[in-house]
Amino acid sequence: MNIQRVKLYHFPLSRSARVKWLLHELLGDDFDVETVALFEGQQYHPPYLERNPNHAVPVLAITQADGSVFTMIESGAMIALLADCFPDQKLAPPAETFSSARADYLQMLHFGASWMDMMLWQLRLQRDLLPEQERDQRTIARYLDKFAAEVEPQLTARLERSDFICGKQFTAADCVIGHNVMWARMYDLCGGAPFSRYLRTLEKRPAHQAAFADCSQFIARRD
Ligand SMILES: N[C@@H](CCC(=O)N[C@@H](CS)C(=O)NCC(=O)O)C(=O)O
Repeated sequence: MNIQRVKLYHFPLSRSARVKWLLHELLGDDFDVETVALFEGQQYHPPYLERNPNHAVPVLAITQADGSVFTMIESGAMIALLADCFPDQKLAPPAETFSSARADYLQMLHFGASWMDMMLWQLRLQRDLLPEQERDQRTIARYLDKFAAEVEPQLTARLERSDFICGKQFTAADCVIGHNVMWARMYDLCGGAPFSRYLRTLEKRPAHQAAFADCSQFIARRD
């Protein structure tokens, strides 16, 4: 294993919580976490901008066997990479050759980290973070409708068939989709029984409990 140590730059319940959850699944508590004070602007301080010019969490600093540090700045990429780096944990279908299980897993991971995320981010920005006079009610309505009409039925169909998003087994894609479902519930989306059942199943996992133990520190709105 070429990974010596990992350090996650994190803010409770934000996109870094997806990565923290997977790290707890893979490593227990054997990794470092630094909370970034997003609402005090720590992400704009020069040392942080050197790590991530996009001034965002998560950042994952991976110390390699030779002591060098590689820094990642995209949660979806972190999750795909970490799951592949620990194949014994079986949180990702193997990559060696084509399999429909691998294709479906990658598709759901990226559906969560890009397509769903794009809509949830618009809701977060327009509803909670922008100054009042810049908030656009039409954008909020558009993405609430689009998410409910297009995303929810796709997820519901999967969760009616099986416990996890890609079938009978928990995979790293559940760290993304599960986190997004929690996020969507802030906007009264994903309210149906299959989602409640899914979240109850996920919440039983010790790694999920560890990842979200700090969620009372989340700041819901910038008023
Ligand atoms: N595509 C990135 C987005 C990261 C992102 O936007 N993070 C938010 C928290 S969820 C953030 O740190 N925002 C602070 C800022 O933009 O100043 C990822 O998924 O890693």
